[in-house]
Amino acid sequence: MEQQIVRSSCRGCHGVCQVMVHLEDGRVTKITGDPSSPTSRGYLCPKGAAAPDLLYHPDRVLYPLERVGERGENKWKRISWDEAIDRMVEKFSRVKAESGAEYLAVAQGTGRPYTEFTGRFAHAFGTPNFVSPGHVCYLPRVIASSITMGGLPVCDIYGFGGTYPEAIMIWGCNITESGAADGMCGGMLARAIKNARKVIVVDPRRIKPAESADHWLQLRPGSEGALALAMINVIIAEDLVDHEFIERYTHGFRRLATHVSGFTPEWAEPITGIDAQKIRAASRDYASASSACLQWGNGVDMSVCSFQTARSLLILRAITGNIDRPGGDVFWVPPQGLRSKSPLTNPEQTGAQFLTDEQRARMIGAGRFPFGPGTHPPTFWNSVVTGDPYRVRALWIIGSNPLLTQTSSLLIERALKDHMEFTVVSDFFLTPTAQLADLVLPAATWLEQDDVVNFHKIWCVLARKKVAQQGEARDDRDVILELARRLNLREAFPWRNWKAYLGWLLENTGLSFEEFCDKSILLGNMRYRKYETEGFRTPTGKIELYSTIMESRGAFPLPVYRESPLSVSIDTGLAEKYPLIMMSGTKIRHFFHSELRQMESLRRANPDPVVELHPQTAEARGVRDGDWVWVESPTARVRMRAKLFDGIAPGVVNAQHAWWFPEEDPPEHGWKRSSVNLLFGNSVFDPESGSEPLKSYLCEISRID
Ligand SMILES: Nc1nc2c(c(=O)[nH]1)N[C@H]1C(S)=C(S)[C@@H](COP(=O)(O)OP(=O)(O)OC[C@H]3O[C@@H](n4cnc5c(=O)[nH]c(N)nc54)[C@H](O)[C@@H]3O)O[C@H]1N2
Ligand SMILES: Nc1nc2c(c(=O)[nH]1)N[C@H]1C(S)=C(S)[C@@H](COP(=O)(O)OP(=O)(O)OC[C@H]3O[C@@H](n4cnc5c(=O)[nH]c(N)nc54)[C@H](O)[C@@H]3O)O[C@H]1N2
Ligand code: SF4
Ligand SMILES: [Mo]
Repeated sequence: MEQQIVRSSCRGCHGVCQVMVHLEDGRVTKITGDPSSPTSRGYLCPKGAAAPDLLYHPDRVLYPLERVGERGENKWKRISWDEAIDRMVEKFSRVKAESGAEYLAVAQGTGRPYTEFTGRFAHAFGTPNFVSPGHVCYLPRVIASSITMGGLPVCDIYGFGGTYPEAIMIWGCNITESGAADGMCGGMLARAIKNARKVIVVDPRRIKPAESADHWLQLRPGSEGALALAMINVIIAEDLVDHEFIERYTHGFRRLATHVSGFTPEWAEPITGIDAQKIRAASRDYASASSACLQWGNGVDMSVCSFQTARSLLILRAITGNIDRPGGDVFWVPPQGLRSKSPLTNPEQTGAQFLTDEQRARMIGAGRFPFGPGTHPPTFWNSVVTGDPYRVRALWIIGSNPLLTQTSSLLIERALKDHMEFTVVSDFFLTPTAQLADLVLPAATWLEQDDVVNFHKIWCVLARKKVAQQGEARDDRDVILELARRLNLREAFPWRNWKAYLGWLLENTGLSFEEFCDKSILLGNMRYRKYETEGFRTPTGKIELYSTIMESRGAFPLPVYRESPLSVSIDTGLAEKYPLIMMSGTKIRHFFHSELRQMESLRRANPDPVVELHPQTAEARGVRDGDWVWVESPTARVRMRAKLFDGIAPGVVNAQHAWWFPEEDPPEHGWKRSSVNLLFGNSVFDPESGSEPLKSYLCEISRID
């Protein structure tokens, strides 16, 4: 038997874990962590370990499939890649000629390898309708960062500068449990927490780091905007700010100080449920540390105040001078010579430059949310059903399962089933969403891809090497390249093929792809305090505590707090019937959103959809641990299994999201039984970013007899 070990990098999530892929006679048998990796130091989570099960899973779609029966009948015919691409070229071209390019929409899921080409393809084709979950994920923080300080600050936890943060504040982020997010490795965060002198956790749930934290601020879900303002208030009122940094590098401090003077901890106490003295103590520890970083997460993104909260948290970092200094929140320096393909650092990569102003103005929902990323999904799905302002005719969904991961699921089902003329889905499996497609394309997993991995906000670029090939599964980006060629989008996609593109990325490093793989990682030369010579990429050249861009677009230039109209604290009459606050979508350690339910090794650890509730909440409803319960909102009800947990407040529940049952019959696979996204309506949004209150809704729970 021939054994082989190939160094690679995992893409089971947006993580940055370097791994060893073990092969026996060419078959992948095992994944292990790479102890020599500076980004992950041997870390591996259960999803990464299960990659071979995903690769070889018998249910995978391995050939292009064309629908032959009625939509949703689960009748398919295998066709060739040539035929599949022909169908797409023919249909997309016809839609463009007859109706206009905007009648094609491209929808993607979370940040995955395809991200570097999906938006670019849409825009090069001429459609502004590029739909992604970015409005509830990461992008409110990214856009707020960009307008406030010209880039996204990330926690300096890797120790490249020789310093670990003295204080760490973890705010709505649970990666030590889930594995990784946004290029930050949970294992590395756990190490940094161990090294920190002060740890502050802001989370409604007692997450692992909260157990040993110096401060755990157990706030009411959705109220973090008020907490952030109160912390700014304390730090300014107690003069814990970094005067020199503020004076030289920020804009609008005096106006900020006046603005927040009323947002005292006493003001925030009834809103957040946190004792004012606790807010003071945590603020002091954060501000007086010699270096502090703020590891934020998806808890910040999902509220009607997400954009303003992100702004407040950027301001907290700035007034304490924790920007771009060792152990603070820093801007990465990429490896020299490498061309960046990350749409986040290289705006050209999004291909937005290929759209004319006229095309841009045709985006569904254009102008609705001044700081929203791309086409707003709920607005988009609504337009497909109502035809207002127009009805998109063709849709390419790449790596997303919107029936389970977006709100108003039944509306999406109707849109796909009854209104869309032609839907293509690229996926690994025939998911409930793929079941409503006309054409399904088999996507390659990360083990089946060659890649230069530089999507993330870290100082390095990782190598990924193709080690397997199942059926005719194909890298999404290779498919996009071929389609672009056939549609004559040569300006945006000049590369002959995928390998040529990788070579182009590496061209100025002097390395071939093979040489790059031998190195397995390229590191940038980190430099701190770059603002001393470069300033900040904002209109004033400084960090804009007072945002001139928000002012010019009619938004509040200084951060404010707003409550969701569907909050239990607002008297709409709803709270009587639905008195519990529902958090949803705390990321599950063994799954990735709707993925991996078919992996036995992972499913065993979490066989059923779980809703966590406090023992008192359970007792008041006659619910015991392990009972099946209804979780009901004003919109719908779903079945979940109760799990008692005293780490959340009474009155708050935490429901897992994106559940379906691949083992049950197609086309629905039981998705309408337990997917919490059925519970959300689609009318309550953050007016700036379009975000939705997925972590602070309302519900009631009752035992199923
Ligand atoms: N209630 C609630 N809803 C939420 C959230 C929440 O917290 N609460 N979280 C939200 C967030 S943060 C996000 S990012 C979204 C995620 O939303 P989605 O990205 O739609 O979620 P997934 O379930 O991961 O769906 C991805 C699909 O793509 C397939 N896939 C995986 N990798 C690839 C690939 O490389 N290529 C292709 N072609 N297919 C691939 C998978 O098999 C899966 O069917 O969900 C959001 N929905
Ligand atoms: N295993 C696994 N890993 C994943 C994913 C997955 O599905 N599974 N998904 C990936 C994706 S797309 C994303 S976006 C990231 C997200 O990863 P994270 O950024 O860690 O986000 P979540 O897990 O959604 O929630 C983080 C924490 O926010 C808390 N929280 C809930 N409501 C509030 C609130 O109102 N305020 C505050 N301050 N906190 C709140 C929750 O209790 C939870 O502990 O994870 C990525 N990694
Ligand atoms: S955290 Fe993400 S990148 Fe790391 S091993 Fe797990 S799935 Fe892979
Ligand atoms: Mo996400």
